[in-house]
Amino acid sequence: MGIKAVCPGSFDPVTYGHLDIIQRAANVFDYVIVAVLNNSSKKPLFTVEERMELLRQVTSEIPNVEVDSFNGLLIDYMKKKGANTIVRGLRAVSDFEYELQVASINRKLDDSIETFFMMTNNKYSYLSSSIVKEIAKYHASVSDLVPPEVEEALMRKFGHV
Ligand code: COD
Repeated sequence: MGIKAVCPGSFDPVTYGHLDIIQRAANVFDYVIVAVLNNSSKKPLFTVEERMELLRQVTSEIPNVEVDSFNGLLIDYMKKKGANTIVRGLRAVSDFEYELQVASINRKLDDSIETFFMMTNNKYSYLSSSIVKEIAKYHASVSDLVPPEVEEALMRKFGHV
């Protein structure tokens, strides 16, 4: 059966930083579910279906990865999927405080949940979906930051093609 891990997030849209963490998780755990949050208070640029479709395209070569979405609490979703392992990426010390808080809340809600943190590749330590959207909005190239499918989707979204 092996260990089923969940990589949760907004993925609005997926970047090379996310992909780095997903690939690392897939190398370590038997099965990885990339779970896109569907009810965020943030106003997303891409719909949940668009975000899932992009994730599916860019993870199609990784056989033990599945893309899904969830509503509500992450731990409830994990119970439904029979998973108790969360994987989160850490880019810098600034991520740590928030991540510690979320991991502690999740553990308080369900003591069987374990959160694993992976350090991103240094070259993606400054990268976030917000930065990518900001750059793409002004029609500058994001080809070093996101896979080609995602760059295309961004350019369409901002009406540059
Ligand atoms: N390098 C490495 N990792 C990265 C990079 C990068 N450049 N960029 C992002 N990541 C990692 C993040 O650390 C994260 O692990 C993952 O990729 C996804 O990132 P985001 O930004 O898309 O996701 P978030 O932070 O918006 O996701 C937050 C959740 C959706 C997980 C959280 O809000 C949640 O669980 N919500 C559900 C409600 C709930 O259960 N609440 C209780 C706990 S607060």
